[in-house]
Amino acid sequence: MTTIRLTAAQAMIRYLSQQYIQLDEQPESQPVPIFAGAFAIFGHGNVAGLGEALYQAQETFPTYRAHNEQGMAHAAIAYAKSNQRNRMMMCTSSIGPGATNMVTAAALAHANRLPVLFVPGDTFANRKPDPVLQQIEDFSDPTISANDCFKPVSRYFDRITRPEQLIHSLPVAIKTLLDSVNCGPVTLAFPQDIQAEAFDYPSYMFEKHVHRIRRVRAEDYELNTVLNLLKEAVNPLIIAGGGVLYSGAAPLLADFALKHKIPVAETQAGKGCLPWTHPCAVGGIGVTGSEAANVLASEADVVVAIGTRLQDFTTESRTLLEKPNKQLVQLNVAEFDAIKHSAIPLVGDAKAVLKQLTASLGNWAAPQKWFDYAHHLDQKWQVTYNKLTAMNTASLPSDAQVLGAVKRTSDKSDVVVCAAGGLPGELHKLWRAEGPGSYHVEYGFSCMGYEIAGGLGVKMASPERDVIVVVGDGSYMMMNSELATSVMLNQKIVVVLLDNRGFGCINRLQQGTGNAPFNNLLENCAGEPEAMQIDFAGHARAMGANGEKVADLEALETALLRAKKASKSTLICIDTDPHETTDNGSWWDVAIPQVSERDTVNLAHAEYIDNQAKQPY
Ligand SMILES: Cc1ncc(C[n+]2csc(CCOP(=O)(O)OP(=O)(O)O)c2C)c(N)n1
Ligand SMILES: [Mg+2]
Repeated sequence: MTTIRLTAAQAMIRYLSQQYIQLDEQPESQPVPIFAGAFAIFGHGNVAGLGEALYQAQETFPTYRAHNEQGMAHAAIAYAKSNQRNRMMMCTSSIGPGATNMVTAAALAHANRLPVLFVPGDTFANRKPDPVLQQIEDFSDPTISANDCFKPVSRYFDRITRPEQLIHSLPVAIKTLLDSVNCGPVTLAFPQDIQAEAFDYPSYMFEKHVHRIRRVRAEDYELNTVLNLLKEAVNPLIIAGGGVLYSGAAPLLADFALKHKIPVAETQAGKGCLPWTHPCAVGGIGVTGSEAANVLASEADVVVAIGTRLQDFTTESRTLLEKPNKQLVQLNVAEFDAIKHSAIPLVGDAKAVLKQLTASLGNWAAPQKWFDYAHHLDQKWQVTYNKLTAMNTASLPSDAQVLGAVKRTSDKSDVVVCAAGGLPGELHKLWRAEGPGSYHVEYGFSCMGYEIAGGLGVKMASPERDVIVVVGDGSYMMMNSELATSVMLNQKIVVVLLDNRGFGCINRLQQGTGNAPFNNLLENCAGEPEAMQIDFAGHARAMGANGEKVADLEALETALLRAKKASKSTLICIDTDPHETTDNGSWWDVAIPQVSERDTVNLAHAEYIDNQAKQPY
C-alpha cells in the first residue's frame, strides 16, 4: 500500500477537497466539489496546524476570514441552504471562545437540518502544557473541553485524538453531511497537537470521490394506503416544507399539484416551492400564514404534508390540522417526522415518491369545486395583500408597507433573506416568492443575528442574484459584523433595516399575553433610552458599505434602485411603526401565568385555557 506522509490537518483538507457530488440534473461528467472552502478565524488552537494546511490548499480549498465565528457559521449555513444541502463549507475556530461562538450556529443548523462542518481547535491531546489559554478545565473529567458543547447540536461528533482516526471519521462525517435523513452539523474537534502531527496516510484516501444523494422510494404498502386515501379525497391540501426544496422536487410538485388539482400551502422553509402566480399556490400556512391557506387547512379532508417538521408555527400549536374527519399524511424521508401528529406515514424522498404517486394516480384530480374555492380564497388574499402593502407616505410605515416597496423595486431573480423579529411573519404572509431560491428565511431557530451573515452566504452561493436582507434594528444590533466581510469579499448584499426602536414583535407578544410593555421597545427600558439614537447608515458606512437613511417609502424605492446598481454592499435604514402588524387571527401557544396581580394577565389566561382546549391532548 502506498502512503503519503502528511500532518493530520493537511490530510483533512486534502481529503475534503477530493469530495465531489454528482447533482441529480447535472451530466454525469460534471461532478462539483462538495466544499466551497473554509471560513476561518485563527487563534493558537488552529493557526499553526490547520492554518498551514489551509494555506497550502488555497487553490482548491479557499479560506475566507470573517469577523465573528457565529457569523461565519451563519454564512456557511446559508450557503448550504442555498445549495439545497448539496454543497457546503467548513468553519474552523480556535479553542474556547471561538469554538463556543459557533455553538449557537451549530444549534441553528441542527434545527434546520443543514450541513456544515465545524472544526474547532481543541486543547492538547497530550495534555503536556495544561491548562492552556482558553481551556475550561473540568475538575473531575479531563476529557471534557469547551467543544463538548457541540455534542447535543451535532449530528456527528468526534474528537480527533490520533491522526489515524481521520481515516475512519472523515468518511462518516461526509456521509452524515449528505444524508437526507440525518443531515446536520458535523463537529470534528481537533486538538492542536494532533493537527500538527504527521502520519503515513494511505494514498487511496485522497483519490477523488464522487457522492450522490440517495433518493429513497416509498414501500408499496405505504404508497397504496395514501393512493386510496387521495382517490377518495374531496378537499385535499398539500403542505410543502423545506424538504421539497432540498430534494429538488419543487418543479415536480408544481406539475403534480396542477395535474391532480391540489392546492399547495407552504411552510416558512418551503416557501418558494411554487411561484406565487402558480394556479395551485395558496401562500404560507399557520401562525404566520395567509388566510387562504389556513381556511383551506381547516376545511381539508386529506392533508399531505411533504418534507416538513410540522413545528408549532405551521400547525398553530397543533390546533390547525387536528380537527376530526381530517386525515394527515406525512411524506418525509425521515421516519422521525413521518410519524409525528399520529400521521399516516409515507417514508421516502419527496422527488422519488411524488413520481411514484403521480404514476399511480393517473388522471385522477380533486373535485373542480374545491380547486375553484381555493383559487377564490387566494384571489381574496391577493386583495388583502394589495391593501396591506400599498404605498403610504402619510405616516410611519408598517413592516408590510416596507416589504411592498421592496417587492416593487426588486427583480424576479432576487433573494430575500431574513430570520427573526416581526419580519419573518410578514414575509411568510406577504412576500410574493418567485420560485425556488427566491425566499430564504431561517425560521427553524429564528436566530437574531443570522440575517446579514446569512445574506453573505446566500450571495456566495448565488452570485448572479441580488440578495436583499431585511432586518430589524434589534437583530442588526445583535450581529452585523459580516457586513464588513461582504465588503471585503466583494460579495454585494443590499440590507434594508427597519428601525422601530426595539423588539417590536416581542413587545406585541408581551401585550398579547396581558402583560405590560416592558424591556422590549427602547422607550420601556431602564436607563436613558432617549440617549440612544443609533445612526445605522453611518455605522454601515464605517464598515465600508454604502449607507443611507430614507424618510419614507418613496425614498426607499429610489434608494433601493440605487443600491441594486451599486457595486458594493448598501444598507438603507427606514423608521417603522412598532405596533402595526398583520394579524391573521391564528393562535400560538405561549404559556400565560396562572395567577397574576394584573387583571389583563388573568383575562389572557382565561382565554388561553379556551385555546388550549382546541389542542388534541
Ligand atoms: C438570538 C435571539 N435572541 C432572542 C430572540 C427572541 N426574539 C425574537 S424577535 C426579538 C426582537 C427582534 O427585534 P428586531 O430585530 O428589532 O425586530 P422587530 O421585532 O422589531 O420586528 C427577540 C428578542 C431570538 N429570536 N434570537
Ligand atoms: Mg425592531
